[in-house]
Amino acid sequence: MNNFVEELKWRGLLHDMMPGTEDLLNQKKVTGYIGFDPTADSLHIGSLVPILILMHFQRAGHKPVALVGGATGMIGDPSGKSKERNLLDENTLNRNVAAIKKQLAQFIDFEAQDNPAVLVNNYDWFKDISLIDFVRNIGKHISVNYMMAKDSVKKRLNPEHDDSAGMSFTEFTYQLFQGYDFLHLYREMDCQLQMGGSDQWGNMTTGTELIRRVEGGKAYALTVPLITKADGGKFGKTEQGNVWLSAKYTSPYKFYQFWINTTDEDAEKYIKIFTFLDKETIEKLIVEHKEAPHYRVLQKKLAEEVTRMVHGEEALQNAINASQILFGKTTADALKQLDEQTFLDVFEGVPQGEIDRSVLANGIDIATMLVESGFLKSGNEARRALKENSVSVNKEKVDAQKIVNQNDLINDKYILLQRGKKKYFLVRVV
Ligand code: 629
Repeated sequence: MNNFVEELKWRGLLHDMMPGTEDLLNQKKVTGYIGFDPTADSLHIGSLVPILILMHFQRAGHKPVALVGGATGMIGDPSGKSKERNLLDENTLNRNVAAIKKQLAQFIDFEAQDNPAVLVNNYDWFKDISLIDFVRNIGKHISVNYMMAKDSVKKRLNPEHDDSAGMSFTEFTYQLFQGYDFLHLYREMDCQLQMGGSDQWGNMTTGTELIRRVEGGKAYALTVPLITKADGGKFGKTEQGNVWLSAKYTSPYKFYQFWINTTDEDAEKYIKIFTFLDKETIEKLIVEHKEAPHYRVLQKKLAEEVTRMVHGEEALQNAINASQILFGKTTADALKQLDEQTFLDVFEGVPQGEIDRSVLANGIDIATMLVESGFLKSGNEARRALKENSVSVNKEKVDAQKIVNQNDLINDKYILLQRGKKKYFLVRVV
């Protein structure tokens, strides 16, 4: 059994823990859990940290429990949120629960010999508890005073707070639900530890408090830092929004690009957090990176490791190939091998035009194509460009003799025109 807490520490993954947590973890195999509410039908890279924690936990010989909040997702956690949340309807929630379960299963091992992971859904125990029972048996042990002292509540009750709507009773009760989960798992599977992001501390300690009051038992909490960017921006967002773990929302190419685009400073931090590379390997990489930062070895290694973990080897290789298209050399064949989504992602932001499919049937000469598509302004400009030998179709240089036809189609829909090194134009065939 290796040391879980030591591992988290050197990776910069430990924020806080209750006294005695480290001793407990060093003494025996511990069952510990992290909860995920089904607020979307995919997890995003923010959830990658708690997933990695469960993976480290399992690798250290402990027993991880992943909880999907089928019930808590119906309530809405106020932690870290400045506004009341909208409730999701039941159909959406059910779909999200199923999708998140599937994603979690991709990362943690449910078949391990000694300490297989377990997946639970808190709807399974909440659905049978009556309101009267809950209020009598659980609510009686936690004072409103105690609940109001939590950051997540205090912030929203503060009259200075920008959301004058305050907080609904619904969200106020959230900590009791999460607290009860911990009590339930403590009773049912001797789960003594809850982990999560630092925003979860308040909810976790309601749980340990409940366990103490109801069972006279001792349970522990451990938090990981919320990931930040050196420039103060929000981690895990791009201009297009969240970076998702599902390829449906963020293509593996975009996912790879997200990591490639991290700053030197962030890459040094993230490679410890988001990969399983050992300390020695990472230290070597950092030295190598500092000697020649322009090679971006840290970013490349980071992007490679995380993309492989989330999307697999084949998707990683595709992403690497696609990443070389705008910069390095590439062939028409390589372009044609890209799936449509990746192709569009690679050329996102590139100006586009349309031509009619019928003109391809007999072929169209390149000079006409350059103008008709809207890429170049006039026949003169097109002829000049061709004379200068600066025009490419699908990344291959062409001369004025070139006839563009159906054989040039990428994904049966696109033709990539280019003038010089950097000026691209995407023709959609309609
Ligand atoms: C029932 C529900 C539990 C225990 C936890 C929960 C979910 C928890 C929550 N978590 C965040 C989420 O679901 O809202 N109340 O989006 C999210 N979590 C991972 C990390 C987090 C946290 O899934 O803990 O800090 C993000 O890094 O915000 O019995």
